[in-house]
Amino acid sequence: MKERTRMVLVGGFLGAGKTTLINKLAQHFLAAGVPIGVVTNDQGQMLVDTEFVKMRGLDVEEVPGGCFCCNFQKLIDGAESLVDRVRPQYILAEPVGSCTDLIATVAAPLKAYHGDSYSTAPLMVLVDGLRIMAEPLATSGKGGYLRNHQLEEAELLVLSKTDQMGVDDIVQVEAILRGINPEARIIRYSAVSGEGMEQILLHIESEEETNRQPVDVDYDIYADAEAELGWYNGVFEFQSPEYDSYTLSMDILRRLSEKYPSQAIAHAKVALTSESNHTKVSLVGNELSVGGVFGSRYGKGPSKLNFNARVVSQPGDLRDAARASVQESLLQIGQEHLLVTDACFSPGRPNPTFRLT
Ligand SMILES: Nc1nc2c(ncn2[C@@H]2O[C@H](COP(=O)(O)OP(=O)(O)O)[C@@H](O)[C@H]2O)c(=O)[nH]1
Ligand SMILES: [Mg+2]
Repeated sequence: MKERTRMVLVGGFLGAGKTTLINKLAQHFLAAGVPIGVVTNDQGQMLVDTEFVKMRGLDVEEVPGGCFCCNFQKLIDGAESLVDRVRPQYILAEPVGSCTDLIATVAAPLKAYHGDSYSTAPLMVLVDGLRIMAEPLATSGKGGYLRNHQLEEAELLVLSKTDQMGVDDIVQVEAILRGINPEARIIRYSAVSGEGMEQILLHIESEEETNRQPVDVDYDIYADAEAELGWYNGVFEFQSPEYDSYTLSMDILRRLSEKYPSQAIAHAKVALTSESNHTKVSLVGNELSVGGVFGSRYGKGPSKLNFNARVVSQPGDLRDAARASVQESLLQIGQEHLLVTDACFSPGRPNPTFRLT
């Protein structure tokens, strides 16, 4: 058989830490001289994550405008173009964070129809430990149903952000996870301390393939849960002799957070790019964090601001809230903003290309 590329799906809810992990893994492989490729995915266009990954010198393909499951061929096309360009040993693929049923719609079709070209790793799903503690998984609500299903179908659960958790909390969350999914192995992981990276690498480097039966899912509830979310992507430009990128990003996110309860904010991200730097700051629930910085924390000159927000909200309200947050923050530093383009919508009903059960 010809040399196969290993396809590694990194799933998990919005804000769980997928892009951060993919970057850490990619840096590890690049340092070791192992060629890798990345495929990002989103319901919208103008993605902060693609920018972020590209800035790190990685070869990345983007599947925008819909999830992998509903655009399966685009995932394959993206992977093939990476194979042609870089002959990667591994392709790290990040499905949309509000997607579930990935075993039936992505992993199984990869294995069944593309097994000659790709070996598909068991489905890895990240779970934000901090968030589980702050908002226990209510299986009754629609959002809880979706997040719960993502955990149920995992073949490997990665409990992320352990650097922010006490040992007792970790043990408690692991017990919750085992209750939801007794079959999956659990890895404790932190992008900050490096805990768990070795085990995740072993998982990627092993030859084990995805091999799980799909877990039943009610597409009506799943679709309603996705449709509860508003999805905002906007690009703004401004000019400033010098400004603090962290303060500006955090101010925008703080203003957005004042307009919604914290549980409503699945993930909001601000990326700023100027002559002197590139920064990404995230808000997940009520947790603000700097996702990465290139160059200085101070931006200067002509600057681009990319704002992605996934919030339980009517799209029209979210668009107004997002625009107002940017406008108010830029005014605060004496800047007029230029809105280049934006879009806000709710994801449509998932309609997978394949569903193998
Ligand atoms: N403290 C901590 N923060 C993390 C960790 N992993 C990711 N984050 C932060 O969580 C936020 C969301 O991460 P991101 O990778 O964009 O999540 P994604 O939506 O799943 O791709 C970012 O601000 C990250 O810096 C971690 O292990 N520990
Ligand atoms: Mg991401």
